[in-house]
Amino acid sequence: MILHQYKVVFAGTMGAGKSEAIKALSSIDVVSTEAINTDTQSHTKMFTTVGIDYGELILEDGTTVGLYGTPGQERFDFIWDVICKGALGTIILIDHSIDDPISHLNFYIDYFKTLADNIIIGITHLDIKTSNTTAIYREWEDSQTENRYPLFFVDARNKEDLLLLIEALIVNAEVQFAI
Ligand SMILES: Nc1nc2c(ncn2[C@@H]2O[C@H](COP(=O)(O)OP(=O)(O)OP(=O)(O)O)[C@@H](O)[C@H]2O)c(=O)[nH]1
Ligand SMILES: [Mg+2]
Repeated sequence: MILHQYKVVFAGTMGAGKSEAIKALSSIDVVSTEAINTDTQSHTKMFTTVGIDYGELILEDGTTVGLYGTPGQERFDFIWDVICKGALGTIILIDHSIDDPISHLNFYIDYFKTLADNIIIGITHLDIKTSNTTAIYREWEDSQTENRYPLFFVDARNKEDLLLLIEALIVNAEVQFAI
């Protein structure tokens, strides 16, 4: 058996569930850098990530996956560049219940595709009441001409949903880079 060590980055909107996803997946105690949220205009939640979250997931075949969480706030984008070095790819989480999730999705895709072009999208908070419909994602997918990034509807508190994103990212890397 060959043991691998993969690095997976979680990015996306403030409050989308990046820190929660790492907590749900990690088999070690998560190192988190959450601080009191002073940017209540962007999100009303109490805590927000201001550095790097780190956890580790061990897959059934023994593969170790390092899980790296980025801060959602754009003022920390210098950390995004640092975290993505040597990553297998990025999982972009978007909170469906925010105002105009598609413009946020475009923003994160445009930024992170320049760092690593292996991207999987997870749309979260589908259980929250909002006027946004899920049809906007099908329309968005249809409008993509260059690269078609796989998109899933997930709950960042649900380990099975998250494992689907990790698997998709690994399979994509296998296809793209023949790892
Ligand atoms: N209702 C609902 N809550 C969710 C879902 N996914 C995550 N959450 C919750 O959303 C809240 C915010 O999640 P965090 O993990 O702190 O978000 P984050 O992406 O790390 O946010 P920043 O670090 O501020 O960028 C937590 O209370 C999660 O439990 C979902 O699909 N539905
Ligand atoms: Mg966080």
